[in-house]
Amino acid sequence: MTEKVYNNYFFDEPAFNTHDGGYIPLEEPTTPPMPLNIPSILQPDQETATDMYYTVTAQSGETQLLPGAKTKTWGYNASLLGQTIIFKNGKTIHLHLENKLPELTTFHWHGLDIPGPIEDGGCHAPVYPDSSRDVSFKINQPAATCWLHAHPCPSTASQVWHGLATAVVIKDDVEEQLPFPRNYGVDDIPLILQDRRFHDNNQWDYRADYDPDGVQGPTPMINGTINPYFDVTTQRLRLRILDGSNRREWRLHFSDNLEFTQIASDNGILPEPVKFTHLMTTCAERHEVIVDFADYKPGDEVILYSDETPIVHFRIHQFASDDTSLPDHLVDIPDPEVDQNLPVKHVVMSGMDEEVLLDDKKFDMQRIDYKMPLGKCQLWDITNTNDMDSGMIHPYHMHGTSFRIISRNGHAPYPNEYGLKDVVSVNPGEHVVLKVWYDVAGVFMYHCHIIEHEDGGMMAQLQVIDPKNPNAKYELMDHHTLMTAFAKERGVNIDDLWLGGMESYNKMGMHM
Ligand SMILES: [Cu+2]
Repeated sequence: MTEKVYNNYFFDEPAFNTHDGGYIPLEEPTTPPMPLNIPSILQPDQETATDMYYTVTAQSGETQLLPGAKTKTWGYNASLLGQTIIFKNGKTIHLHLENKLPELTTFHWHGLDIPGPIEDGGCHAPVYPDSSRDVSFKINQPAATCWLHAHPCPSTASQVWHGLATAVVIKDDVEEQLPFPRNYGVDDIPLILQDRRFHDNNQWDYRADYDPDGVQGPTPMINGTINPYFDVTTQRLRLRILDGSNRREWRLHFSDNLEFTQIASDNGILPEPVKFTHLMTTCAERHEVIVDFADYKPGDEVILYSDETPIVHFRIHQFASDDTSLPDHLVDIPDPEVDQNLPVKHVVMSGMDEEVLLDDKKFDMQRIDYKMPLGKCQLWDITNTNDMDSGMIHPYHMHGTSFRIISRNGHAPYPNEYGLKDVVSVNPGEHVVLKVWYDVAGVFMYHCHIIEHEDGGMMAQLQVIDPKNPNAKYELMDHHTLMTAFAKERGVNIDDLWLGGMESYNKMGMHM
């Protein structure tokens, strides 16, 4: 491990979202402190040496977030967010996916290298109210923090805003050998960062808050808790940070500029640990960090901030001293050779507000934008054409695989970008080169993960072709079918249906 401690956010400061007229800064909650919600672990219905069986239920409920009225929320096997789902590498997973919501949804396994479009759970795999879908897939990837979230186009953003997001932890034998905290709920906890605005009677109102550049609220909500504290009972604490917000970037730092060490990024452990005092995360990224409280004593409090707003209070209790040190080298990262017969694939993210486009087009569920062979490695060059002085950072995400980041504008990636990733944020005026390869065939989406941008059409899809089955046919849904279903479920005429993403198409004179 290099002894260097990074103390800046790496990303281009003019692109931090605070310059935007629509930007909503976080505010410190004035409500009483609440214990940080630690989601319970989803228990399998059945587990054998080779297979795991789970039921995942999308449901509505009410959650006590603020004093007074409960907030109407959605979640997976819970009233808000969900239970943490643990998969073991090498096992075959069988999922019974149930929808008890009043409208259709999908179950997208963000970060899992599994076939699309059905298992992946994007927009082509709807589950209608009071119905279910069964999928199975094999886990074939290293230990990582991934997540499950809704992905029905064009209403992904509002469903995630209602609460459909939960942590998915992949375990393997390599991670198990490393000196990391892993006692779930005690020294190994998910930290899902979101923000909300509370309206009358403590309710959320997605439409009132709608912004085509991403919905934000002033109130930080961490693991579904407002103004949380966590009781620290071990010297070292592992935080599995997930930016689960629709649009917000979080600029994280602790009181006393306490150092912390990143050990994993989106799809697994980093090759080397990286030390920070300041870390910025963008939508859908995961950062696993270890915080060492050696210099604190019982009664102390360490605060995690985003910008100047406290978001979690860590209350220090008695702990046994722990002199564990991390090795300089953690894991080897797969690095396939680029296939010389494949040209560089270019992707352009352009526009802001309703004008967002990917490769000059808006997303069409029936259109395959690109084809790529299974198992071959290709360079993908991702450009953000936004203006360098007044544009946005777009977090680019690919379904069904992990990639490696090769360069940013011809320079080295950021120090914590040497592991496997499925999200890379591209600064305005920047282009980022990736090594992309697929181990599974199917149809997969790639898009900006500011969720209102993806709903608004900054999205495309590729087909990964297995040479052994080159004529595989995939049944693709279309926007009209889904919108007709949404209208019926809401009891409105389709002309009166409002889904955030539709505005972005309509304002550009385009149809879904
Ligand atoms: Cu975007």
